[in-house]
Amino acid sequence: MKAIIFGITGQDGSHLADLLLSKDYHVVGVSRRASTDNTQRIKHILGNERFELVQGDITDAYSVINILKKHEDVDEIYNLAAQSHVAVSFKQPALTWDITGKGCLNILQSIVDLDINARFYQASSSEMFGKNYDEKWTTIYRAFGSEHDSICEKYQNEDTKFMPQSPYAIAKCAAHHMTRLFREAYGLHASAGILFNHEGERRGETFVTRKITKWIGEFVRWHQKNPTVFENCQLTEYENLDTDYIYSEGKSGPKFPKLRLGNLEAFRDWGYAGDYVEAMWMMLQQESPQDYVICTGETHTIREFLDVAFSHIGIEDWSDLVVQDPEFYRPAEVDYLRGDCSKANNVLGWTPKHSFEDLVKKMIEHDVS
Ligand code: NDP
Ligand code: GDR
Repeated sequence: MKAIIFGITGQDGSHLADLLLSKDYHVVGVSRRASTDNTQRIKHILGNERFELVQGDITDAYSVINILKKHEDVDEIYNLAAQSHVAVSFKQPALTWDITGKGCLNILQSIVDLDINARFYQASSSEMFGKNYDEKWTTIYRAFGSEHDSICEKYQNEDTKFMPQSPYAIAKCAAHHMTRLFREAYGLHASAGILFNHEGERRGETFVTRKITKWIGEFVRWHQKNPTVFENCQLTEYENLDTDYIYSEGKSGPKFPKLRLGNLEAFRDWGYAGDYVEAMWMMLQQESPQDYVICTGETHTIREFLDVAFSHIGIEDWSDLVVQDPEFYRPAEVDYLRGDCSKANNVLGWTPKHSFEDLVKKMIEHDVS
């Protein structure tokens, strides 16, 4: 089997390549030209004889066509390439549109024009739901014939309407609908995975989870060199803290910048990236192409992520270590994401293997070591 992965240098591209190589695929990874080395996440497979790295950019239709022409015997094509940072998409909306929206069209149209008989995967996103969710009410009876409570669960699944809140999410919606259209119009085996946030040791360092665990790792190393302020990582000298720095020996001593974050109240359904790439592969093994929500079904705020992450280094109250900075607030926010992946459970037999706690522990252990 041969697969092409667009977005090979990203978090998911690297995990997916590992998975496909473990299944004896020949993997062609497409990476765009960069002035510095962008292959950190795939260093370990660069020498693999079943792995081939080719240069290409999905915004350039010619480049996509040339790659597909050269590999017309390909069985599976995964489009994971994107300008994937939501906050950046507000600052670079046109670039985001070109890569995240139109890039997908370039691949789909090339498959049709070249009459390539391959299955296609599009990396859709829970961001497409934006500010929308569905509600399910459950009545809980306390005892026979007595009072009852009604509990409302909010969730998003394949039937939830999209209400995107960023240029990134709008571009993803366009690519998602284009994938459905090409499936229906040209009979392509094209599926979209609507994946909720997934993280891990290879996560980009400006996404909130990794930003937190990286900071904690650096803080622990700084603390080991400058142990006077913190005893077993417990804050002891609050009076020495200013708004931007943690001081070691009074205001003249060594200092370390505090962790600067934006909105801590948003809810996210966070899973482990390694589990989610398995779902991508499973979708392309199905007889008929369909779209699936992939998630854990659990949701947590950024504040809760901070609680669990800091608890691993013995800090219960992190409030003096974190600064909320307007720079990291977005012009529009997605407040609540919690997926329902019953369809993936039932049809693909997919379930996440890692819990929220496992995920945070894995990331902290990696970044603190
Ligand atoms: P990353 O940002 O880590 O990776 C994106 C990849 O796309 C990188 O390899 C990047 O290359 C590549 N890329 C960007 N622009 C182009 C271009 N013009 N031509 C070719 N390649 C390009 O994202 P993730 O791995 O986290 O996510 C993979 C996909 O899944 C993305 O499409 C993302 O939007 C989507 N997604 C991610 C979720 C998540 O939680 N991780 C959830 C839902 C969807 P370079 O290294 O050069 O920048
Ligand atoms: P998201 O992930 O926007 O959900 O998109 P991100 O980690 O960037 O933000 C999650 C939430 O954290 C809040 N936040 C901050 N975010 C960042 N990046 N940096 C901060 O300092 C910070 N402080 C608070 C955000 O406001 C937001 O509410 C990710 C990407 O991988 C997308 O490509 C993917 O489609 C979706 O997940 C599902």
